[in-house]
Amino acid sequence: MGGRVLSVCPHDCPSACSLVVTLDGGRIVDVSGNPEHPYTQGVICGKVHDYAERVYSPMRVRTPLRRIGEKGKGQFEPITWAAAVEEIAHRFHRIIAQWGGEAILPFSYGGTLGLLQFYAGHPFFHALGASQLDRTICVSTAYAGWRATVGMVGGNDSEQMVHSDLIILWGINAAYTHINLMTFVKRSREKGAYVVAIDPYRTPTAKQADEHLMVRPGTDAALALGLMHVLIAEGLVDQAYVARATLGYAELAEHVKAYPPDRVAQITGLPGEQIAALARRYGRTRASYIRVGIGLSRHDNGGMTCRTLACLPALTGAYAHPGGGALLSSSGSFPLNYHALERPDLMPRPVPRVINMIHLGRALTDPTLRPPIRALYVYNSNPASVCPNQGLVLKGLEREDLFTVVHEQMLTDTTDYADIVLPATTSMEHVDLYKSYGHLYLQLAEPVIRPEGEARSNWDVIRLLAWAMGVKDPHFEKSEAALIREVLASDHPALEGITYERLKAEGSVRLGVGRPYMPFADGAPTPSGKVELYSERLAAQGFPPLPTYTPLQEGPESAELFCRFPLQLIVPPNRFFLNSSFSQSELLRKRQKAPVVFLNPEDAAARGIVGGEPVKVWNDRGAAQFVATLTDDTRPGVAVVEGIWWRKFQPGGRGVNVLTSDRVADLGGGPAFHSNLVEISRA
Ligand SMILES: Nc1nc2c(c(=O)[nH]1)N[C@H]1C(S)=C(S)[C@@H](COP(=O)(O)OP(=O)(O)OC[C@H]3O[C@@H](n4cnc5c(=O)[nH]c(N)nc54)[C@H](O)[C@@H]3O)O[C@H]1N2
Ligand SMILES: Nc1nc2c(c(=O)[nH]1)N[C@H]1C(S)=C(S)[C@@H](COP(=O)(O)OP(=O)(O)OC[C@H]3O[C@@H](n4cnc5c(=O)[nH]c(N)nc54)[C@H](O)[C@@H]3O)O[C@H]1N2
Ligand SMILES: [Mo]
Repeated sequence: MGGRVLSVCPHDCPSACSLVVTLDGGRIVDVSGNPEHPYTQGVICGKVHDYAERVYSPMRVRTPLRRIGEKGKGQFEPITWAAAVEEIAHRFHRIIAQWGGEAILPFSYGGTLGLLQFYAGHPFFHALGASQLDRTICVSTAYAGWRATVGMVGGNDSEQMVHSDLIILWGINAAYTHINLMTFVKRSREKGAYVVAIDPYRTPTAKQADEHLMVRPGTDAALALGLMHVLIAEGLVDQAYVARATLGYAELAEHVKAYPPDRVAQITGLPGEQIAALARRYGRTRASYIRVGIGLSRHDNGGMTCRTLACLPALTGAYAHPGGGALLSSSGSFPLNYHALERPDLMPRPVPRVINMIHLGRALTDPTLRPPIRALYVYNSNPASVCPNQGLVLKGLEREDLFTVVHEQMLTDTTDYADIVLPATTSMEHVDLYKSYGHLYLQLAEPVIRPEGEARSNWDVIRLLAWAMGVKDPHFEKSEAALIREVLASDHPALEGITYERLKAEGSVRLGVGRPYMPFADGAPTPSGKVELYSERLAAQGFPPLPTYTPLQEGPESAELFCRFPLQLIVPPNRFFLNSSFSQSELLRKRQKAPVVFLNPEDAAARGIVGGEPVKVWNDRGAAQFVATLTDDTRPGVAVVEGIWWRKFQPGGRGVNVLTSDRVADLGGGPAFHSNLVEISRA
């Protein structure tokens, strides 16, 4: 194989880039962005540009492995696929016989967003009667909040931003986490658009904006209510849109009287004039586009915050303007046949219990859990690094009576605890179908190289295991092409004419949703058919029916805790890793330099901390070591740790998630990764 071929970036990122892969002698020599793709436009991130380094990494798992050392040490001997599959089937059978299917827990998330590989395990573990995993770690809270207002996980197309006069990047560090969005932001700004970033620290995205609001963490709902207060008080509301497309305006107008800018200033730490000025600017601009990141949802009050933000474009009518509106994620705009992938019908009745993935540590260590978890099957995820409350997760993974299988591309923090490690293919070595949570294109990528070593795809391995365990359903005999055809056959008009053959020929096809795409121009798919400023559904679940600001459970208002741990810590992504993926790369670790904590010079001085020296960051959950970087890019009282370094590359062997809590946020069961109180001292 030689020449240039198309592929798709599989990583958990809204860009879902179209890639051009250059091959020489059957090996990848270069990866670049596809210049022909309307969203990628030839731009990709540094991580994926060096993808050959990942595919051929010395950290890759190339054969099945069996543990020969202590759990956590990562010492293995190679074994054959036949031996590995036989051992897994044997252990699973024994566990099911003694404890029942629920004693097995599959654990997976976003290693690849390719739909076949993402959902590969669902039908198999359903058929075994295994515990169900609630996959909440990323978007559940944000999506639950967004849906409460507009009924679906979607919004105006980001490509339309080129027609915007005002862009608000709210809790999204797109310069790191979604660089292709910045292509449209920059183009719009060149045409005169005013760009605002709202983030607790001055991110690279904030540095490219015209204005930055350095909001206190977890107070965005108050900020949005303050904006609404001014919009309504000063008559900047689009009454025609409100009348035709919303529900509950009168109640909302009464409710936001309690949020004048001076009160909101005290809550958010922003000047009242800045709040009022932004409200006026927003109120006078119909072509105003709000791009909401998932970041601000990772708080105790994050669901309600996302719900509140989704109300703003309904007050100004921006949802109905081609350059206006808002977007949190485009995921719900893809009307695929997910049933064919998930196969919930294969579950026994009554259906097995559900375990929230952010409670992995609790589930593995809870002595009262019946049946206990006796087997853990991990794929597409690195829970030892990415889960909150790392201390408890590692304690669970250390259990001698837990049989752990990890299907992985790399020798991660989690494989260190495995009894059996299975080698996984990369997206360059298997076929898959990709949607996106940032744009509206469906893409297909076929393998461009042969699998490294003995690597197999998730779909292949699950079929092997199903066969070995005698799980007989026609699902496990389907070819990948047959499954992709089924997934596309949902009979939804947005998928009309999008076939497997067409995707094979064109690589990428835009959903048939029209342009401009304004799903809430005249209402929204909520129970009332309107954008719900007032939500009966939330009220019925015991939540406030109107958008509401509630202080953080773990924040400055937590008096006792705040005395001992007076710094708020947020833990957003860094530039060169993707969650914990790419931490294996020596090249990218060098670019990322070290696990670092950003600290305001005032906070550092109060603790005698000098920039560049190692510091200990701790709270009641644990402690980890970072290098202090002193900067007024963050405000006094707020510390920032970007990215997830594998614990084995972090001095002291503990990563950032030893500090984060497994507390569940207000809606959707997701984590409050950014609601942490800590103290910092010289190491
Ligand atoms: N380079 C890189 N890219 C990535 C990832 C990565 O790890 N590295 N991760 C990928 C994944 S899985 C996801 S889900 C997306 C996430 O990408 P985004 O949607 O951008 O969300 P986050 O990066 O979690 O957070 C974005 C910003 O929210 C800010 N933030 C935290 N708390 C608050 C708050 O209370 N209010 C406000 N206004 N802002 C707050 C953080 O400081 C951060 O700058 O990115 C994807 N892309
Ligand atoms: N402190 C802190 N913690 C966080 C976050 C944060 O911002 N800060 N972000 C959170 C978010 S948004 C998310 S989405 C989660 C992400 O958590 P995870 O989904 O666990 O993400 P990754 O760390 O990227 O780990 C994915 C693993 O899957 C493997 N993999 C990739 N492709 C395949 C495949 O085809 N088959 C198999 N078997 N394996 C594959 C990769 O090698 C990698 O080790 O982390 C969360 N944790
Ligand atoms: Mo995520």
